[in-house]
Amino acid sequence: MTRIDEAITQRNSNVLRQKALGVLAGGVNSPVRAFRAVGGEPIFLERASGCHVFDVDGNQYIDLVGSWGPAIVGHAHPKVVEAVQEAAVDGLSFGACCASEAELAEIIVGALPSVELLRMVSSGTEATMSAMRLARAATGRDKIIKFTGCYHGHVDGLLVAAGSGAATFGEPDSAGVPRAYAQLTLLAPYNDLSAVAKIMAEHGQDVAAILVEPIAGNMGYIAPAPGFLEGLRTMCDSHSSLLVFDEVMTGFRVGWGGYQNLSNLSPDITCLGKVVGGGMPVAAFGGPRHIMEKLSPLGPVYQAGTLSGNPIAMAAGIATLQICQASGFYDDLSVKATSLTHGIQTAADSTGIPLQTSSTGGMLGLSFSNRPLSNFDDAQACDHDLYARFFQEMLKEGIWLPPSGYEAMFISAAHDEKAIESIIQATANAFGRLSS
Ligand code: HOZ
Repeated sequence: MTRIDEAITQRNSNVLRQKALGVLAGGVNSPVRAFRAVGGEPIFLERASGCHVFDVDGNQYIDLVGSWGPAIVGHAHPKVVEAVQEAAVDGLSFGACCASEAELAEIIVGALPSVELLRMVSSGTEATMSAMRLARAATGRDKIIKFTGCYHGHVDGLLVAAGSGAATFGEPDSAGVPRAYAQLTLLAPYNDLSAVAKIMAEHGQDVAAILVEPIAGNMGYIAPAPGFLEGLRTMCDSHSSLLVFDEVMTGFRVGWGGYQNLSNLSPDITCLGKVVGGGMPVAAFGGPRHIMEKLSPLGPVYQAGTLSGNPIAMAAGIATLQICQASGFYDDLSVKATSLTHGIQTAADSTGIPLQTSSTGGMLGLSFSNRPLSNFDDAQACDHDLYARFFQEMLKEGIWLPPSGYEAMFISAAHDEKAIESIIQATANAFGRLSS
């Protein structure tokens, strides 16, 4: 075998998987990627462009994962790539202040009336972890209320009744989390204000914060019921607790700023990630000055990071948000998402497949259920075996879906009408086979 033949043979998913299994835990760096929930073996990607991803085996797919949200302007957008290349020439990381940190922060602060000061971090997990520490310090209280099936990264105290990969693998309460931490997390079902009121009546004086995904995107896609988020705001106010919106997924994804702008709600702390980094490891948390000034070096709450505000990552975030800022950007995205979910729903209805679809901006949900979803019980009751079979059929059709029914889906500005029509047709084909 020549070296070229050998190189070609090495570049297929089977070979790469074997190699990865030898050196990476489970062959992956994030559990859902192992495809365990949908069967089959993980496919290795080598390239992404616009609305497509390309695997090492020579296949092309229309992408509905979007790197789990960040790829809102399409993969490898020339303006984002150019910004990253320009920044890279000047050095990859300084571990010191640089101009682009405040530039990205200014765009974000300008978009979110609830945020006066921001702190950049490198992952959504860091953002929620730091936000919880800040909320505890600001209130002098220890307890947090979270919602079953919501996922806020792999923070110890938040891996309690968690969605996303934790739910996918049936481990919503991760091993290794000290009982003492978990006991500080109080749980309520999503969309259940009376359950929250009950907890607040008993523990309100100890509750530092209510942490919520304003649209739940880690147990499929579950919209907040009318009045739910408003009710949380009122309860936080009456108990002097903080309301924390985890907008890692919804921030700059469902509309400019995030869901708080669509709903005119003002959380005390906002967590961001994904889109604000345009595909690079960027996240952030922010809020009003009097809370954020508790952070070191202004105050006693310690938080730091070698790669926080990294110049390459900042450049990607700035270039991405500049594209999103164009007039009509989110309207276009919404129109496309709505026409996609409508087409998929029609295909399901005509084949008798029980399906719920919904979308806001460029975030959408597709759950195999015959009734609308309101909480984690509903998400668990969905037909996840059917999702697994659907996933495999869609791969054959050239559509890249999240490898778990507990995840939301994402489209980008690069999903043109042709791509949307192709996905709808592929879905109709898949549903036809699944229902026969
Ligand atoms: N749990 C992540 C989505 N909600 C998956 C991240 C990844 O595998 O990249």
